[in-house]
Amino acid sequence: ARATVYGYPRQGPDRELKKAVEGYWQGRVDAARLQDTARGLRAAAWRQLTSDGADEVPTGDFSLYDHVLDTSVMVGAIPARHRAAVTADALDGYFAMARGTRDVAPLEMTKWFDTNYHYLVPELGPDTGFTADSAKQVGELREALALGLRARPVLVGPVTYLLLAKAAPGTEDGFAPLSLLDRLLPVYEEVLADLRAAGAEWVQLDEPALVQDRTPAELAAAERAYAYLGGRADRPKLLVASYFDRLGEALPVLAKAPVDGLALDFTGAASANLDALAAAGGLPGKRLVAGVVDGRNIWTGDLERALATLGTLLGLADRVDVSASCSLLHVPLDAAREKDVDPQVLRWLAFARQKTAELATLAKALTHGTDTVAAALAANRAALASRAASPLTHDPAVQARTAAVTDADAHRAAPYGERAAAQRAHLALPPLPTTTIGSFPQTGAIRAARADLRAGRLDTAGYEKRIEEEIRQVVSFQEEAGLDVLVHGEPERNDMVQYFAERLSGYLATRHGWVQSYGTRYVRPPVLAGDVSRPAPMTVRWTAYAQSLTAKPVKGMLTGPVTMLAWSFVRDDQPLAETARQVALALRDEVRDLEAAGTRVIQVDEPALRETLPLRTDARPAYLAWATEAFRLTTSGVAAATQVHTHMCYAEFGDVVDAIDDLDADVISLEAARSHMRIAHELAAHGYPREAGPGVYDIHSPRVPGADEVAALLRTGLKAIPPERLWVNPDCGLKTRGWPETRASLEHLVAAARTVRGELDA
Ligand code: THG
Ligand code: ZN
Repeated sequence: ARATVYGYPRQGPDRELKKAVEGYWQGRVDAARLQDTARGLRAAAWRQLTSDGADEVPTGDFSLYDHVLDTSVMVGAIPARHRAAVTADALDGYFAMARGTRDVAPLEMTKWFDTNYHYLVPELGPDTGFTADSAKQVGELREALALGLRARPVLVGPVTYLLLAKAAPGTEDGFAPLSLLDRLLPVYEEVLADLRAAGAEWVQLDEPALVQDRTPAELAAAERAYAYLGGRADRPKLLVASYFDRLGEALPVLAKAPVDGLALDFTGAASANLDALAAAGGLPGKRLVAGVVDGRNIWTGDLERALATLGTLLGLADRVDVSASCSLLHVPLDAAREKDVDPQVLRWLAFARQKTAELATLAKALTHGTDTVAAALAANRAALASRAASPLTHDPAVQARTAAVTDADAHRAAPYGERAAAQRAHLALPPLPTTTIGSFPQTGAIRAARADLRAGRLDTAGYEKRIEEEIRQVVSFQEEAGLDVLVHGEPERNDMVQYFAERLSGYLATRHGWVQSYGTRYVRPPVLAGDVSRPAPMTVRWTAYAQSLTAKPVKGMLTGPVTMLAWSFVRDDQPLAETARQVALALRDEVRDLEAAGTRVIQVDEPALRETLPLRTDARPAYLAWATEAFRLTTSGVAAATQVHTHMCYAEFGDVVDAIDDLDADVISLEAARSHMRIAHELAAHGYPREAGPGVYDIHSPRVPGADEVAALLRTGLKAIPPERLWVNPDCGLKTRGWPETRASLEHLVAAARTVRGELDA
């Protein structure tokens, strides 16, 4: 058996790729040097994979920005508005598609399945013509072959590519990109032939879109695609890969297709593939690449369990190789670099390098027998046992508390009508009350102060004085601007998840655990390692300080439990619902302490509620049940007069509008500036009974909206939501904005609210 992976972290050990690409954008690095750096990083990654024990390395998974964008280039799907830039210079054109230019908008970006990676959405129309450009794929294959490695090109498959695409702007309604399949297949055929000619024995085509619910027509398209590609004479061996969930109805389709192998996920919910594969009669005469090591978590895997799975699979295919469940793109590079992590905990962690070593152990066990890897298996068993028994993992007090949670704990004591009346009396706000989402511009000075604190150039007292000074300025600006519900501006926070993770027990931070979020942007997700509790208040002092400066209500700001999980690496040894409950109870204490300190309005943000929806619809009700319960557990411990707000980003709310209702928040603010208040009408159509603030200022752009424009949006909003329930706010936090446009936009927002309030009296 061989050990292989489908993809590897691209950035290099110290994010060298980010530095090179951003350097190129700034004109500090020329194209030749950028390509040299990229080539060097690829070679280093392949060498590392090989020395860690991989027998076959992936090629073509590398990207200067995004592999779906690379696929658009490979098939010649360049939107009309980017064509001039691409013709003038391929590299600059590529980045123009990714980031836009002064003159043209970039491609839209969206989440890659249920990971935290974001890809650039192909834009296709009925007139899109495809042409093959195999240069990148062929070039990278040649590089790996030149190093003497066994290499397997990895491509986004044609069905997934089309299913991830959207109709180009201006395309007539009802156009489905999948209708272009017959036009696209000859282009894939050509690329496959080029790869074969360049020396590829196997080529992998990734079809993760087939793990989602698919219509019979979509399954038929998959069948047609692989009948076509499999039927070509001049082709390499084809390995069709799926990951992130079970294949379901698509499994028999792919098992019967005239391709040479399948790569399947056998971890978590996808382990249903095991029985389904047996039921489909296995893969006689074919190669099976078995994803038995979780490619998305950071935990040392259970090798004996993986061996048991592999043992079953040996009877179901001609040949079984071993892989991670998905590309290792979604995990950091090397746990061994985490010098601050307790060595006892370190052996529980497996990043890309450690996962590769696990795969090598499994492959060797299959080939030469478990005796040949006895020491590695013993070390694995010991690591798992130490984690399972560790007091760092288990806190009886936390477990007793979650076990004692009652249904009443997860519901406000008073119904909404009573709360609304109590809040009206307590807060005395005008109709169309104005507020912001929480953060104000994070200036260079604030970031410098934080860096100084970390480096020891500034002591805690000095740092806190700087933060207080910033809060004073933010509060006095909001008073002058005439906002109704103020915020402290969050100058003390780096990232909305990291800040809380650093203050909660049970969480672990990494120093080098970077994972690509999109393009050159990376996150270092904290690790939920043990039972969660809150040793001390986390935000109260800053909110209380801001409140001491003004008579207007200051809103307390917290990150909700679902987002705390979604943007962290989660535990694999207990249900997510249990971890969510623990985080919720810790946050509930913070909510209560804020209230006790005199905070009358408390916002709990859940930007990730929608984006964490399971891929398969049958798993969604259970997810939404625990997710909304965790939110209510966080927010239900307060008096009727305390107003609970929530905030969500991103525009697609259709599928979660019931869940939004279930949160039972008194006020919700949502992104809507770019969708012209559509969300206000969606909420109204759904009979949403509480208060809402559809954003009237698009903070994702430096553009300052005029007061007239904001007033017009409010008038549209008022057609759906009455004035006592309609809030006026930007559509997201202001952290990434500059002060000049923030100042002007908020002044316009207040002026618009006043104008429209005047029209109400008339
Ligand atoms: N916080 C966390 N996860 C997230 C988001 C977040 N995941 C989803 C979404 N938001 C991703 N968006 C971004 C936006 C900006 C950056 C990363 C992800 C970013 N990163 C810096 C960089 O790469 O230079 C590094 C930031 C740092 O130093 O920590 O700018 O808001 N947790
Ligand atoms: Zn937002």
